[in-house]
Amino acid sequence: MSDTTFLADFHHVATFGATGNNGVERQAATPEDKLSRDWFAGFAAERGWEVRVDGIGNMFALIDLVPGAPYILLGSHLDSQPLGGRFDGAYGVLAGLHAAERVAERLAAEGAVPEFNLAVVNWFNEEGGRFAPSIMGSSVFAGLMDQDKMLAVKDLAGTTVAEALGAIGYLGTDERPELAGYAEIHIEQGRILEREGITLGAVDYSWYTQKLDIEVLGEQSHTGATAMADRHDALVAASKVVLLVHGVTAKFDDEALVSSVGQLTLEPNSPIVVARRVHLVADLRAASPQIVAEARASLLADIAQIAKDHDIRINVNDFDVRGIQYYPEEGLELTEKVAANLGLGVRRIRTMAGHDSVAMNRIVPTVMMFIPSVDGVSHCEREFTTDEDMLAGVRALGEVAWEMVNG
Ligand code: HGY
Ligand code: MN
Ligand code: MN
Ligand code: MN
Repeated sequence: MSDTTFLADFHHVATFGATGNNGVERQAATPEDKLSRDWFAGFAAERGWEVRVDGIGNMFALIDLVPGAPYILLGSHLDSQPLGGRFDGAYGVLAGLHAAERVAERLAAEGAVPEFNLAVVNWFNEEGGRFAPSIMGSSVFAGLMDQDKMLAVKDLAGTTVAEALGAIGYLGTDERPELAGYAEIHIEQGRILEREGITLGAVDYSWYTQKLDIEVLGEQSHTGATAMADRHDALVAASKVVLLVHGVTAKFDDEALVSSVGQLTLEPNSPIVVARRVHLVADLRAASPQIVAEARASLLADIAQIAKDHDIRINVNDFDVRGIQYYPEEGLELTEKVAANLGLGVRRIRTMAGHDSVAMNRIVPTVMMFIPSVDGVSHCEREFTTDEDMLAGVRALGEVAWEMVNG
């Protein structure tokens, strides 16, 4: 398993759902996602690794080294955001496959018998762009979300998760592997490592995050014939809500809170009809639950005032709430030891992005690592990480996996 084969595989997977500008459009359970899943299964089959697909579409490649022992699981997600980046998630899955192969080859060469087996995962629907909430497959695996409820979740076209997975042949029934640990490597999606010239991030905690599901209910009317005083325009009120969600961050110092409305749907969305209904999702992330609670209280008060001023109804519901996750000290020290052995710069770093590791950290000892993102951009076609940093990350993951699988 060489660096060149890793790069060849990475660039090949980036062709599945490739967009014109170096991005990928590979949303969960789409035909493009199927292409990457088929590739994942083929990679495993070529090496004689067992492939399993569970009841929420999570894919596992199992490398049996010790009969009956639990597995050290490596991996991430192959699904992307709409017009997303080709590194987010996919890098971690490919690094997992290649790191696992290098560990298996080294064990065979040394005739060593490890304490645990090894597996690689492609989690279903980490991104949550098509089916909300995000981090879905790993959260069902970890027992944090109900599988039947998630299978019934619909996308904007009304297709359920179960229908979509069935349509691409990945609604499985296989038994989930028993785990002894989890390790994930991912692009940072921020600027810290790049700015400090450091290759590896040892993720020590992930921020508190939650979303607000907001429904603005006005009244449909004619944009020509209806007097302005008689209009109950849901879009005017919703526009004020969008600006509120953005503006509330100014109440907190140095970006202790970040928030945006990323998704908005409008009904009936006709040029000469005053909007009846607007549905929008606000994403709130903060260094502490207290900050989110404060921001949420302020938003709810201001939203109530907007509803009154415009004589319309606005419903707000919390969802996709994720508590802060602190990663175990031994995993951080392992990453720092591996970085030293490989001569790589390393620092501890927090994540404001969600990852499958926030689910796994609730059930098994978890190691989460970052490599740099150029310009700190992600969830866009401009997302980029250098080959050199990707290869360093594969080596680091291989060393971490070696330590974990040998107990
Ligand atoms: O939630 C997240 O930040 C991830 O990109 N799904
Ligand atoms: Mn990701
Ligand atoms: Mn993402
Ligand atoms: Mn008319």
